[in-house]
Amino acid sequence: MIAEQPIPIYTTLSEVFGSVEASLPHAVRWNNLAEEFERRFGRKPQYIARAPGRVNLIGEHIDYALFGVLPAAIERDILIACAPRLLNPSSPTAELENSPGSVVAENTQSKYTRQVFAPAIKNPQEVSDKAAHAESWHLEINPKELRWESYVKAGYYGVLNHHFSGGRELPVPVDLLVTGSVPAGSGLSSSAAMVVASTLAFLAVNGKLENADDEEVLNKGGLVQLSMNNEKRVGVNSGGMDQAASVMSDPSSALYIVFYPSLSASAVPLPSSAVFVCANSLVVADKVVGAKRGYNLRVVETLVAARILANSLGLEIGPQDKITLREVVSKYSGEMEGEDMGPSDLEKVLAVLEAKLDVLKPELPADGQFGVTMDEMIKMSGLSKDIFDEVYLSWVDVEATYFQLFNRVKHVLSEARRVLLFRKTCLEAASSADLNNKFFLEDLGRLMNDSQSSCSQLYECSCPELDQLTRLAREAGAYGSRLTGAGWGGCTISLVPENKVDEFIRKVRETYPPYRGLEGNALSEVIFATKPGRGACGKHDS
Ligand code: NG1
Ligand code: MG
Repeated sequence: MIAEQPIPIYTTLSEVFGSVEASLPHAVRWNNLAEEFERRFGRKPQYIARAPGRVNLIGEHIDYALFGVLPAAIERDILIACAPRLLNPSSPTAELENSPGSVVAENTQSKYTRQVFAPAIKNPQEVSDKAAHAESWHLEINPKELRWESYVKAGYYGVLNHHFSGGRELPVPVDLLVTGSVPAGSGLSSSAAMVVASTLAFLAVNGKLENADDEEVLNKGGLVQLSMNNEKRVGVNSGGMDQAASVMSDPSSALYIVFYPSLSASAVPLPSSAVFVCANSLVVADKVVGAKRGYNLRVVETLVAARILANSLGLEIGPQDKITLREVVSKYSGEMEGEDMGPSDLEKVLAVLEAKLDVLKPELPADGQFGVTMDEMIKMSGLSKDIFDEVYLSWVDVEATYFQLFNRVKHVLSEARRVLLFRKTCLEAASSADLNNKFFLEDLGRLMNDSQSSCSQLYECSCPELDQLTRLAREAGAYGSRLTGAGWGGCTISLVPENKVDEFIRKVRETYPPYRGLEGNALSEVIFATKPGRGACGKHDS
Protein backbone atom coordinates (compact mmCIF):
# COMPACT_ATOMS: atom_id res chain seq x y z
CA MET A 1 0.00 0.00 0.00
CA ILE A 2 1.54 3.27 -1.14
CA ALA A 3 -0.19 5.27 1.62
CA GLU A 4 1.51 3.19 4.32
CA GLN A 5 5.05 3.56 3.02
CA PRO A 6 7.48 5.72 5.00
CA ILE A 7 8.42 9.14 3.65
CA PRO A 8 11.83 8.66 2.03
CA ILE A 9 14.77 10.51 3.55
CA TYR A 10 17.93 10.18 1.49
CA THR A 11 21.55 11.06 1.97
CA THR A 12 22.66 11.40 -1.66
CA LEU A 13 21.19 12.95 -4.76
CA SER A 14 21.56 9.73 -6.75
CA GLU A 15 19.26 8.04 -4.22
CA VAL A 16 16.72 10.82 -4.70
CA PHE A 17 16.68 10.40 -8.47
CA GLY A 18 17.32 6.68 -8.71
CA SER A 19 20.81 6.76 -10.26
CA VAL A 20 23.85 8.97 -10.73
CA GLU A 21 22.91 9.68 -14.37
CA ALA A 22 19.37 10.63 -13.47
CA SER A 23 20.59 12.98 -10.75
CA LEU A 24 23.03 14.91 -12.96
CA PRO A 25 20.54 17.37 -14.48
CA HIS A 26 19.39 18.23 -10.96
CA ALA A 27 22.77 18.41 -9.22
CA VAL A 28 23.55 22.02 -10.13
CA ARG A 29 20.24 23.28 -8.85
CA TRP A 30 20.46 21.37 -5.54
CA ASN A 31 24.08 22.43 -4.97
CA ASN A 32 23.31 26.05 -5.83
CA LEU A 33 20.50 26.04 -3.32
CA ALA A 34 22.73 24.61 -0.56
CA GLU A 35 25.47 27.16 -1.36
CA GLU A 36 23.04 30.03 -1.48
CA PHE A 37 21.63 28.95 1.88
CA GLU A 38 25.15 28.98 3.33
CA ARG A 39 25.85 32.41 1.85
CA ARG A 40 22.66 33.87 3.30
CA PHE A 41 22.55 32.15 6.68
CA GLY A 42 26.22 31.49 7.41
CA ARG A 43 26.04 27.70 7.67
CA LYS A 44 25.03 24.66 5.65
CA PRO A 45 21.39 23.60 5.49
CA GLN A 46 20.52 20.54 7.53
CA TYR A 47 17.80 19.26 5.18
CA ILE A 48 16.50 19.86 1.73
CA ALA A 49 12.81 19.01 1.32
CA ARG A 50 11.56 18.33 -2.19
CA ALA A 51 7.98 18.17 -3.47
CA PRO A 52 7.02 17.97 -7.16
CA GLY A 53 4.16 19.63 -9.02
CA ARG A 54 1.73 17.40 -10.82
CA VAL A 55 -0.19 17.13 -14.01
CA ASN A 56 -3.68 15.68 -13.97
CA LEU A 57 -4.16 13.32 -16.91
CA ILE A 58 -7.91 13.07 -16.37
CA GLY A 59 -10.50 13.68 -13.62
CA GLU A 60 -11.00 17.42 -13.20
CA HIS A 61 -12.95 19.00 -10.35
CA ILE A 62 -14.12 15.68 -8.98
CA ASP A 63 -11.66 15.15 -6.10
CA TYR A 64 -13.69 17.32 -3.75
CA ALA A 65 -16.75 15.24 -4.65
CA LEU A 66 -14.54 12.31 -3.50
CA PHE A 67 -14.27 10.59 -6.89
CA GLY A 68 -11.00 9.01 -8.02
CA VAL A 69 -8.56 10.98 -10.21
CA LEU A 70 -5.59 10.12 -12.37
CA PRO A 71 -2.60 12.47 -12.03
CA ALA A 72 1.17 11.99 -12.12
CA ALA A 73 3.94 13.99 -10.51
CA ILE A 74 6.09 16.01 -12.91
CA GLU A 75 9.82 16.58 -12.64
CA ARG A 76 9.45 20.26 -11.82
CA ASP A 77 9.46 20.81 -8.11
CA ILE A 78 9.84 23.04 -5.07
CA LEU A 79 12.96 22.67 -2.93
CA ILE A 80 13.26 24.04 0.59
CA ALA A 81 16.68 24.10 2.29
CA CYS A 82 16.40 24.52 6.05
CA ALA A 83 18.26 24.37 9.34
CA PRO A 84 17.60 25.28 12.98
CA ARG A 85 18.60 28.92 13.54
CA LEU A 86 21.70 30.03 15.39
CA LEU A 87 20.48 32.94 17.49
CA ASN A 88 21.87 36.32 16.49
CA PRO A 89 21.24 39.02 19.12
CA SER A 90 22.45 41.80 16.84
CA SER A 91 19.85 41.13 14.09
CA PRO A 92 17.37 44.01 13.64
CA THR A 93 14.51 41.56 14.16
CA ALA A 94 16.25 39.68 17.00
CA GLU A 95 13.26 39.69 19.33
CA LEU A 96 10.98 38.02 16.82
CA GLU A 97 13.72 35.68 15.63
CA ASN A 98 14.39 34.43 19.14
CA SER A 99 10.82 33.41 19.97
CA PRO A 100 9.97 29.67 19.88
CA GLY A 101 9.44 28.23 16.43
CA SER A 102 10.12 31.52 14.67
CA VAL A 103 10.91 31.39 10.96
CA VAL A 104 13.13 33.42 8.66
CA ALA A 105 11.92 32.52 5.17
CA GLU A 106 13.75 33.57 2.04
CA ASN A 107 13.16 32.78 -1.61
CA THR A 108 15.75 32.63 -4.40
CA GLN A 109 13.39 34.68 -6.57
CA SER A 110 13.86 38.28 -5.52
CA LYS A 111 10.21 39.24 -6.15
CA TYR A 112 9.35 37.04 -3.17
CA THR A 113 10.79 39.07 -0.31
CA ARG A 114 12.31 37.90 3.01
CA GLN A 115 9.73 37.18 5.70
CA VAL A 116 10.16 36.78 9.44
CA PHE A 117 7.28 35.36 11.44
CA ALA A 118 6.62 33.45 14.63
CA PRO A 119 3.69 31.27 15.66
CA ALA A 120 1.74 32.30 18.73
CA ILE A 121 0.82 29.76 21.33
CA LYS A 122 -2.71 30.24 22.58
CA ASN A 123 -3.09 30.49 26.33
CA PRO A 124 -4.14 27.28 28.09
CA GLN A 125 -7.65 28.57 28.96
CA GLU A 126 -8.35 29.10 25.28
CA VAL A 127 -7.37 25.54 24.45
CA SER A 128 -9.10 23.75 27.31
CA ASP A 129 -11.76 21.94 25.31
CA LYS A 130 -10.67 19.06 23.13
CA ALA A 131 -11.38 20.57 19.72
CA ALA A 132 -9.49 23.74 20.50
CA HIS A 133 -6.66 21.73 22.04
CA ALA A 134 -5.79 20.39 18.60
CA GLU A 135 -5.27 24.00 17.55
CA SER A 136 -2.99 25.29 20.25
CA TRP A 137 -0.86 27.32 17.82
CA HIS A 138 -1.82 30.24 15.66
CA LEU A 139 -0.14 31.71 12.58
CA GLU A 140 -1.61 34.68 10.76
CA ILE A 141 -2.52 33.78 7.15
CA ASN A 142 -4.72 36.11 5.14
CA PRO A 143 -6.65 34.00 2.60
CA LYS A 144 -7.79 37.15 0.76
CA GLU A 145 -4.27 38.04 -0.28
CA LEU A 146 -1.96 35.87 -2.39
CA ARG A 147 1.40 35.93 -0.61
CA TRP A 148 4.23 33.49 -1.20
CA GLU A 149 4.92 32.87 2.47
CA SER A 150 1.27 31.91 3.08
CA TYR A 151 2.10 28.50 1.62
CA VAL A 152 5.13 28.15 3.89
CA LYS A 153 2.96 29.10 6.87
CA ALA A 154 0.19 26.72 5.78
CA GLY A 155 2.64 23.80 5.84
CA TYR A 156 3.96 24.87 9.22
CA TYR A 157 0.48 25.24 10.74
CA GLY A 158 -0.33 21.55 10.68
CA VAL A 159 3.10 20.55 11.93
CA LEU A 160 2.71 22.89 14.91
CA ASN A 161 -0.77 21.72 15.82
CA HIS A 162 -0.12 18.07 15.09
CA HIS A 163 3.27 17.66 16.73
CA PHE A 164 3.55 20.46 19.27
CA SER A 165 -0.01 20.49 20.48
CA GLY A 166 -0.48 21.74 24.02
CA GLY A 167 2.89 23.47 23.83
CA ARG A 168 4.67 20.89 26.05
CA GLU A 169 7.52 20.65 23.56
CA LEU A 170 8.55 23.75 21.60
CA PRO A 171 9.45 23.89 17.90
CA VAL A 172 12.96 25.04 16.99
CA PRO A 173 13.53 28.41 15.28
CA VAL A 174 14.16 27.77 11.58
CA ASP A 175 15.93 29.45 8.68
CA LEU A 176 14.75 28.38 5.28
CA LEU A 177 15.36 29.11 1.63
CA VAL A 178 12.84 28.21 -1.08
CA THR A 179 13.45 27.70 -4.77
CA GLY A 180 11.03 26.37 -7.36
CA SER A 181 10.68 25.30 -10.97
CA VAL A 182 6.89 24.78 -11.06
CA PRO A 183 5.28 27.78 -12.78
CA ALA A 184 2.80 29.50 -10.43
CA GLY A 185 -0.92 29.74 -11.26
CA SER A 186 -0.66 27.33 -14.16
CA GLY A 187 -2.57 24.26 -13.00
CA LEU A 188 0.61 22.30 -12.28
CA SER A 189 0.02 22.69 -8.60
CA SER A 190 2.89 24.84 -7.46
CA SER A 191 0.73 25.55 -4.41
CA ALA A 192 0.49 21.94 -3.27
CA ALA A 193 4.20 21.45 -4.00
CA MET A 194 4.94 24.45 -1.74
CA VAL A 195 2.69 23.21 1.04
CA VAL A 196 3.99 19.63 0.90
CA ALA A 197 7.62 20.80 0.81
CA SER A 198 7.00 23.18 3.69
CA THR A 199 5.22 20.51 5.76
CA LEU A 200 8.14 18.14 5.13
CA ALA A 201 10.78 20.77 5.91
CA PHE A 202 9.25 21.66 9.29
CA LEU A 203 8.78 17.99 10.18
CA ALA A 204 12.39 17.21 9.27
CA VAL A 205 14.03 20.15 10.97
CA ASN A 206 12.13 19.33 14.17
CA GLY A 207 13.22 15.70 14.06
CA LYS A 208 9.71 14.39 13.38
CA LEU A 209 10.45 12.22 10.37
CA GLU A 210 13.02 9.66 11.30
CA ASN A 211 12.40 8.09 14.66
CA ALA A 212 10.64 4.91 13.56
CA ASP A 213 9.67 4.03 17.17
CA ASP A 214 7.78 7.26 17.52
CA GLU A 215 4.06 6.76 16.82
CA GLU A 216 3.86 10.37 15.71
CA VAL A 217 6.11 9.69 12.69
CA LEU A 218 4.06 10.08 9.54
CA ASN A 219 3.79 7.75 6.56
CA LYS A 220 2.94 8.96 3.04
CA GLY A 221 -0.82 8.83 3.66
CA GLY A 222 -0.35 10.87 6.84
CA LEU A 223 1.70 13.47 5.00
CA VAL A 224 -1.02 13.76 2.35
CA GLN A 225 -3.74 14.27 4.98
CA LEU A 226 -1.69 16.82 6.86
CA SER A 227 -0.79 18.73 3.68
CA MET A 228 -4.42 18.67 2.48
CA ASN A 229 -5.65 20.24 5.70
CA ASN A 230 -2.78 22.68 5.59
CA GLU A 231 -3.55 23.88 2.08
CA LYS A 232 -7.15 24.67 3.04
CA ARG A 233 -5.74 27.40 5.28
CA VAL A 234 -4.78 29.40 2.21
CA GLY A 235 -8.49 29.74 1.42
CA VAL A 236 -9.24 27.24 -1.34
CA ASN A 237 -11.53 24.39 -0.34
CA SER A 238 -9.65 21.95 -2.52
CA GLY A 239 -9.79 18.18 -2.69
CA GLY A 240 -6.70 16.07 -2.09
CA MET A 241 -5.49 15.27 -5.59
CA ASP A 242 -2.48 17.57 -5.71
CA GLN A 243 -1.04 16.68 -2.35
CA ALA A 244 -1.58 12.95 -2.96
CA ALA A 245 0.13 13.15 -6.37
CA SER A 246 3.00 15.21 -5.00
CA VAL A 247 3.62 12.77 -2.15
CA MET A 248 2.78 9.33 -3.58
CA SER A 249 3.88 9.40 -7.23
CA ASP A 250 6.36 7.05 -8.78
CA PRO A 251 8.32 7.48 -12.04
CA SER A 252 7.11 4.22 -13.53
CA SER A 253 3.43 5.10 -13.83
CA ALA A 254 0.53 7.47 -13.25
CA LEU A 255 -1.51 7.23 -10.04
CA TYR A 256 -5.14 6.34 -9.62
CA ILE A 257 -6.04 8.11 -6.39
CA VAL A 258 -9.16 7.13 -4.51
CA PHE A 259 -10.56 9.27 -1.68
CA TYR A 260 -13.55 7.19 -0.69
CA PRO A 261 -14.06 5.30 1.59
CA SER A 262 -10.48 6.26 2.46
CA LEU A 263 -7.39 7.62 0.75
CA SER A 264 -5.47 5.10 -1.34
CA ALA A 265 -3.45 5.12 -4.53
CA SER A 266 -2.48 2.53 -7.10
CA ALA A 267 -0.19 2.60 -10.13
CA VAL A 268 -1.59 2.92 -13.66
CA PRO A 269 0.84 1.94 -16.43
CA LEU A 270 1.05 4.34 -19.36
CA PRO A 271 1.70 3.39 -22.98
CA SER A 272 5.30 4.02 -24.01
CA SER A 273 4.69 5.04 -27.61
CA ALA A 274 2.95 8.27 -26.65
CA VAL A 275 4.02 11.19 -24.53
CA PHE A 276 2.12 13.73 -22.45
CA VAL A 277 2.95 17.28 -23.47
CA CYS A 278 2.15 20.19 -21.20
CA ALA A 279 1.44 23.55 -22.78
CA ASN A 280 0.82 26.70 -20.78
CA SER A 281 -1.98 28.94 -22.09
CA LEU A 282 -0.12 31.83 -20.43
CA VAL A 283 -3.37 32.97 -18.90
CA VAL A 284 -2.75 33.14 -15.16
CA ALA A 285 -5.71 31.80 -13.22
CA ASP A 286 -6.60 34.08 -10.36
CA LYS A 287 -7.39 31.69 -7.52
CA VAL A 288 -8.11 34.32 -4.88
CA VAL A 289 -10.49 36.67 -6.67
CA GLY A 290 -11.67 33.90 -9.00
CA ALA A 291 -12.58 31.51 -6.17
CA LYS A 292 -15.86 33.26 -5.36
CA ARG A 293 -17.24 32.75 -8.84
CA GLY A 294 -14.98 29.84 -9.69
CA TYR A 295 -13.48 27.13 -7.53
CA ASN A 296 -15.31 27.66 -4.26
CA LEU A 297 -18.60 28.25 -6.06
CA ARG A 298 -18.20 24.88 -7.80
CA VAL A 299 -17.54 23.21 -4.43
CA VAL A 300 -20.80 24.66 -3.06
CA GLU A 301 -22.83 23.87 -6.20
CA THR A 302 -21.77 20.23 -6.20
CA LEU A 303 -22.40 19.81 -2.47
CA VAL A 304 -25.89 21.33 -2.60
CA ALA A 305 -26.71 19.30 -5.70
CA ALA A 306 -25.61 16.13 -3.89
CA ARG A 307 -28.20 16.80 -1.16
CA ILE A 308 -30.99 17.51 -3.65
CA LEU A 309 -30.16 14.36 -5.58
CA ALA A 310 -30.00 12.29 -2.39
CA ASN A 311 -33.44 13.62 -1.36
CA SER A 312 -34.90 12.72 -4.74
CA LEU A 313 -33.48 9.21 -4.49
CA GLY A 314 -35.06 8.77 -1.08
CA LEU A 315 -31.72 8.51 0.75
CA GLU A 316 -31.67 9.55 4.38
CA ILE A 317 -29.37 12.40 5.31
CA GLY A 318 -29.25 14.57 8.39
CA PRO A 319 -29.78 18.35 8.01
CA GLN A 320 -26.15 19.10 8.95
CA ASP A 321 -24.65 16.41 6.71
CA LYS A 322 -22.56 17.83 3.85
CA ILE A 323 -22.94 14.68 1.80
CA THR A 324 -20.72 14.47 -1.33
CA LEU A 325 -21.71 13.05 -4.70
CA ARG A 326 -19.49 10.01 -4.18
CA GLU A 327 -21.31 9.25 -0.94
CA VAL A 328 -24.67 9.63 -2.67
CA VAL A 329 -23.51 7.06 -5.24
CA SER A 330 -22.46 4.70 -2.50
CA LYS A 331 -25.67 5.02 -0.48
CA TYR A 332 -27.74 4.63 -3.60
CA SER A 333 -25.89 1.59 -4.88
CA GLY A 334 -25.72 0.08 -1.42
CA GLU A 335 -29.50 0.01 -1.45
CA MET A 336 -29.49 -1.32 -4.96
CA GLU A 337 -26.84 -4.01 -4.64
CA GLY A 338 -25.92 -4.23 -0.98
CA GLU A 339 -22.21 -4.53 -1.62
CA ASP A 340 -19.04 -2.50 -2.00
CA MET A 341 -18.22 -1.35 -5.48
CA GLY A 342 -15.18 -2.03 -7.60
CA PRO A 343 -14.36 0.26 -10.53
CA SER A 344 -16.57 -1.48 -13.05
CA ASP A 345 -19.63 -1.53 -10.77
CA LEU A 346 -19.02 2.11 -9.95
CA GLU A 347 -18.96 2.90 -13.62
CA LYS A 348 -22.36 1.24 -14.13
CA VAL A 349 -23.97 3.08 -11.21
CA LEU A 350 -22.62 6.38 -12.51
CA ALA A 351 -24.26 5.75 -15.86
CA VAL A 352 -27.58 4.96 -14.16
CA LEU A 353 -27.44 8.07 -12.01
CA GLU A 354 -26.56 10.32 -14.92
CA ALA A 355 -30.03 9.62 -16.26
CA LYS A 356 -31.67 10.78 -13.01
CA LEU A 357 -30.49 14.35 -12.83
CA ASP A 358 -33.61 16.16 -13.98
CA VAL A 359 -34.42 17.08 -10.36
CA LEU A 360 -31.51 19.50 -10.53
CA LYS A 361 -33.11 21.59 -13.28
CA PRO A 362 -35.28 24.59 -12.43
CA GLU A 363 -39.03 24.28 -12.78
CA LEU A 364 -38.96 26.84 -15.59
CA PRO A 365 -35.58 27.04 -17.28
CA ALA A 366 -34.66 30.73 -17.71
CA ASP A 367 -33.22 31.73 -21.09
CA GLY A 368 -32.86 28.09 -22.04
CA GLN A 369 -30.35 27.49 -19.23
CA PHE A 370 -30.54 25.11 -16.31
CA GLY A 371 -29.47 27.51 -13.58
CA VAL A 372 -31.46 28.07 -10.38
CA THR A 373 -31.56 31.15 -8.16
CA MET A 374 -30.43 31.11 -4.52
CA ASP A 375 -34.03 31.02 -3.32
CA GLU A 376 -34.95 28.15 -5.63
CA MET A 377 -31.84 26.27 -4.57
CA ILE A 378 -32.66 26.62 -0.86
CA LYS A 379 -36.20 25.44 -1.50
CA MET A 380 -34.96 22.43 -3.50
CA SER A 381 -32.60 21.47 -0.68
CA GLY A 382 -35.51 21.01 1.71
CA LEU A 383 -33.63 22.95 4.41
CA SER A 384 -34.61 26.15 6.18
CA LYS A 385 -32.68 29.22 5.05
CA ASP A 386 -30.81 29.38 8.37
CA ILE A 387 -29.64 25.81 8.26
CA PHE A 388 -28.81 26.07 4.58
CA ASP A 389 -26.65 29.13 5.22
CA GLU A 390 -24.91 27.47 8.11
CA VAL A 391 -24.17 24.19 6.30
CA TYR A 392 -23.36 25.46 2.81
CA LEU A 393 -22.41 29.13 2.98
CA SER A 394 -20.99 30.03 6.39
CA TRP A 395 -17.48 28.74 5.60
CA VAL A 396 -17.06 30.10 2.10
CA ASP A 397 -17.50 33.23 0.04
CA VAL A 398 -19.44 32.66 -3.21
CA GLU A 399 -21.13 34.89 -5.73
CA ALA A 400 -23.67 33.91 -8.42
CA THR A 401 -27.10 34.83 -9.75
CA TYR A 402 -27.77 31.38 -11.15
CA PHE A 403 -26.39 28.15 -9.71
CA GLN A 404 -25.81 25.54 -12.38
CA LEU A 405 -26.61 22.40 -10.43
CA PHE A 406 -27.60 20.18 -13.35
CA ASN A 407 -24.61 21.00 -15.55
CA ARG A 408 -22.10 20.69 -12.71
CA VAL A 409 -23.29 17.26 -11.63
CA LYS A 410 -23.53 16.07 -15.21
CA HIS A 411 -19.86 16.98 -15.55
CA VAL A 412 -18.81 15.37 -12.27
CA LEU A 413 -20.52 12.03 -12.90
CA SER A 414 -19.41 11.79 -16.52
CA GLU A 415 -15.85 12.84 -15.65
CA ALA A 416 -15.72 10.24 -12.87
CA ARG A 417 -16.69 7.63 -15.47
CA ARG A 418 -14.05 8.87 -17.90
CA VAL A 419 -11.39 8.36 -15.22
CA LEU A 420 -12.50 4.75 -14.76
CA LEU A 421 -12.53 4.16 -18.51
CA PHE A 422 -9.11 5.79 -18.96
CA ARG A 423 -7.66 3.59 -16.22
CA LYS A 424 -9.29 0.47 -17.67
CA THR A 425 -7.91 1.27 -21.12
CA CYS A 426 -4.38 1.71 -19.74
CA LEU A 427 -4.59 -1.57 -17.81
CA GLU A 428 -5.93 -3.41 -20.84
CA ALA A 429 -3.24 -1.91 -23.06
CA ALA A 430 -0.55 -2.94 -20.58
CA SER A 431 -1.78 -6.51 -20.37
CA SER A 432 -2.31 -6.95 -24.10
CA ALA A 433 0.53 -8.15 -26.26
CA ASP A 434 -0.07 -5.12 -28.40
CA LEU A 435 0.76 -2.52 -25.76
CA ASN A 436 1.18 0.40 -28.10
CA ASN A 437 -1.70 -0.32 -30.39
CA LYS A 438 -2.90 2.97 -31.79
CA PHE A 439 -6.52 2.12 -30.98
CA PHE A 440 -5.81 2.28 -27.26
CA LEU A 441 -4.17 5.64 -27.71
CA GLU A 442 -7.10 6.91 -29.74
CA ASP A 443 -9.47 5.78 -26.99
CA LEU A 444 -7.42 7.65 -24.39
CA GLY A 445 -7.35 10.73 -26.61
CA ARG A 446 -11.12 10.64 -27.08
CA LEU A 447 -11.67 10.50 -23.31
CA MET A 448 -9.37 13.52 -22.89
CA ASN A 449 -11.25 15.46 -25.56
CA ASP A 450 -14.61 14.62 -23.97
CA SER A 451 -13.22 15.78 -20.66
CA GLN A 452 -12.25 19.11 -22.21
CA SER A 453 -15.69 19.72 -23.70
CA SER A 454 -17.34 18.79 -20.42
CA CYS A 455 -15.01 21.16 -18.50
CA SER A 456 -15.68 23.87 -21.01
CA GLN A 457 -19.43 23.56 -21.53
CA LEU A 458 -20.82 22.00 -18.36
CA TYR A 459 -18.35 22.97 -15.67
CA GLU A 460 -17.37 26.28 -17.29
CA CYS A 461 -13.82 26.09 -15.93
CA SER A 462 -12.09 26.55 -19.29
CA CYS A 463 -11.43 29.89 -21.01
CA PRO A 464 -11.17 30.95 -24.69
CA GLU A 465 -7.38 30.48 -24.72
CA LEU A 466 -7.59 26.96 -23.24
CA ASP A 467 -10.30 26.03 -25.75
CA GLN A 468 -8.14 27.39 -28.56
CA LEU A 469 -4.92 25.75 -27.37
CA THR A 470 -6.54 22.31 -26.97
CA ARG A 471 -8.04 22.62 -30.46
CA LEU A 472 -4.69 23.62 -31.96
CA ALA A 473 -3.07 20.69 -30.15
CA ARG A 474 -5.48 18.26 -31.79
CA GLU A 475 -4.85 19.86 -35.16
CA ALA A 476 -1.12 19.50 -34.54
CA GLY A 477 -1.45 15.74 -34.17
CA ALA A 478 -2.40 15.04 -30.54
CA TYR A 479 -4.67 12.06 -29.87
CA GLY A 480 -6.40 14.21 -27.30
CA SER A 481 -5.96 17.44 -25.39
CA ARG A 482 -7.54 19.01 -22.32
CA LEU A 483 -6.97 21.58 -19.62
CA THR A 484 -5.25 20.30 -16.49
CA GLY A 485 -5.80 21.49 -12.92
CA ALA A 486 -8.49 23.92 -11.88
CA GLY A 487 -8.62 25.68 -15.27
CA TRP A 488 -9.72 29.26 -16.04
CA GLY A 489 -6.17 29.55 -17.37
CA GLY A 490 -2.98 27.63 -16.76
CA CYS A 491 -1.83 24.52 -18.61
CA THR A 492 -3.19 22.00 -21.06
CA ILE A 493 -2.09 18.39 -21.37
CA SER A 494 -2.00 16.56 -24.71
CA LEU A 495 -1.31 12.95 -25.62
CA VAL A 496 1.09 12.95 -28.56
CA PRO A 497 2.71 10.08 -30.53
CA GLU A 498 6.27 9.77 -29.27
CA ASN A 499 7.90 10.14 -32.67
CA LYS A 500 5.92 13.30 -33.42
CA VAL A 501 6.64 15.38 -30.33
CA ASP A 502 9.06 17.82 -31.99
CA GLU A 503 6.77 18.34 -34.92
CA PHE A 504 3.83 18.82 -32.55
CA ILE A 505 5.63 21.49 -30.53
CA ARG A 506 6.70 23.26 -33.71
CA LYS A 507 3.14 23.35 -35.05
CA VAL A 508 1.65 24.61 -31.79
CA ARG A 509 4.35 27.27 -31.63
CA GLU A 510 3.40 28.46 -35.10
CA THR A 511 -0.33 28.53 -34.45
CA TYR A 512 -0.91 29.60 -30.83
CA PRO A 513 -0.46 33.39 -30.99
CA PRO A 514 1.22 33.92 -27.56
CA TYR A 515 3.97 31.42 -28.55
CA ARG A 516 5.00 33.14 -31.78
CA GLY A 517 8.64 34.10 -31.76
CA LEU A 518 9.49 32.01 -28.69
CA GLU A 519 12.67 29.95 -28.93
CA GLY A 520 15.06 27.85 -26.87
CA ASN A 521 14.50 28.11 -23.11
CA ALA A 522 11.63 30.56 -23.47
CA LEU A 523 9.80 27.98 -25.56
CA SER A 524 10.61 24.96 -23.39
CA GLU A 525 9.37 26.90 -20.35
CA VAL A 526 5.87 27.03 -21.84
CA ILE A 527 5.56 23.78 -23.79
CA PHE A 528 7.36 20.60 -22.77
CA ALA A 529 6.99 16.83 -22.73
CA THR A 530 6.60 15.34 -19.26
CA LYS A 531 6.98 11.87 -17.92
CA PRO A 532 5.78 10.79 -14.49
CA GLY A 533 8.22 11.85 -11.80
CA ARG A 534 8.92 10.66 -8.26
CA GLY A 535 7.09 11.91 -5.18
CA ALA A 536 8.18 14.11 -2.28
CA CYS A 537 11.23 13.30 -0.17
CA GLY A 538 13.78 14.80 2.16
CA LYS A 539 17.56 14.74 1.92
CA HIS A 540 20.14 15.33 4.60
CA ASP A 541 22.56 17.96 3.54
CA SER A 542 25.84 17.26 5.22
P1 NG1 B 1 -4.79 23.30 -9.20
O1 NG1 B 1 -5.48 24.56 -9.47
O2 NG1 B 1 -4.19 22.70 -10.38
O3 NG1 B 1 -3.82 23.43 -8.08
C1 NG1 B 1 -7.12 22.50 -8.13
C2 NG1 B 1 -7.28 21.78 -6.79
C3 NG1 B 1 -7.40 20.25 -6.96
C4 NG1 B 1 -8.45 19.89 -7.98
C5 NG1 B 1 -8.21 20.70 -9.27
C6 NG1 B 1 -9.30 20.49 -10.29
C7 NG1 B 1 -6.04 23.11 -5.17
C8 NG1 B 1 -4.89 23.12 -4.27
N1 NG1 B 1 -6.15 22.04 -5.94
O4 NG1 B 1 -5.89 22.20 -8.68
O5 NG1 B 1 -7.65 19.65 -5.70
O6 NG1 B 1 -9.74 20.09 -7.47
O7 NG1 B 1 -8.14 22.09 -9.01
O8 NG1 B 1 -9.39 19.16 -10.66
O9 NG1 B 1 -6.84 24.01 -5.17
MG1 MG C 1 -2.99 24.78 -6.76
